[in-house]
Amino acid sequence: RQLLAGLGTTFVAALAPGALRAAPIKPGENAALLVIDVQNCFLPGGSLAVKDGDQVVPVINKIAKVFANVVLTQDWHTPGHISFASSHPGKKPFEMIDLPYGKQVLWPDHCVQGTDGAALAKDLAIPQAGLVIRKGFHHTVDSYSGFTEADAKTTTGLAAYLKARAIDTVFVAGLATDFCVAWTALDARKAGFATYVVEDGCRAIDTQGSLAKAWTDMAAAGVQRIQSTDIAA
Ligand code: VGL
Ligand code: ZN
Repeated sequence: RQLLAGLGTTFVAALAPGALRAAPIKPGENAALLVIDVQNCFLPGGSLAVKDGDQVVPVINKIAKVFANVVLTQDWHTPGHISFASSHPGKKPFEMIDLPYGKQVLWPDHCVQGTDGAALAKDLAIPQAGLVIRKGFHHTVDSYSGFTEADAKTTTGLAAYLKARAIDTVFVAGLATDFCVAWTALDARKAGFATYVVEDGCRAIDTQGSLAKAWTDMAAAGVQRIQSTDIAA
């Protein structure tokens, strides 16, 4: 017994550090990939461009190949939406205001229904995606989350859809890490899903400490932070 214990120690030491890497995660039939808001407005040159936002596209295309279940979300605002700074005289983008449902960051006009800016990135290549959830289409309520609007009560139906299809685990990637990805991941936990955020499949806006806060909140809620290379090809 002592001899074996000694051998074990030597063995582990000899293989370090590679041996300490966790086993790859294999998404099964009960897992879904949620691709958040990979839309022209959030890509370089877009009206609410996320730095290096286009770089998530090849990462997401690659991991999507191992998922039988994929849902895309699409930010889909009315013209003059309440989340636009232009709808509030005297206010500028990235300022905060109080709305009946809580604090709201004001944004440049973006993802207006039916416009080219609201279209999904043309290089996104996920033909098996079974559902596109549009959100933020109520004129006076924003919706960062793919599950629940910013009033914290109006559902998009996504949780019920996933549960009806026996999905218990979600992987989240897309734009932006600190807003729509984080809020979707937090709501996924609230709805009882095991939740992974694929960090290199996301890019952030990072305004007023939002990115650090998002990771802190997600960790506290039990969201697992992984890299695309942690997923078995
Ligand atoms: C988003 C701000 C406003 C996002 C959407 O997709 O993260 N951010 N609307
Ligand atoms: Zn929006």
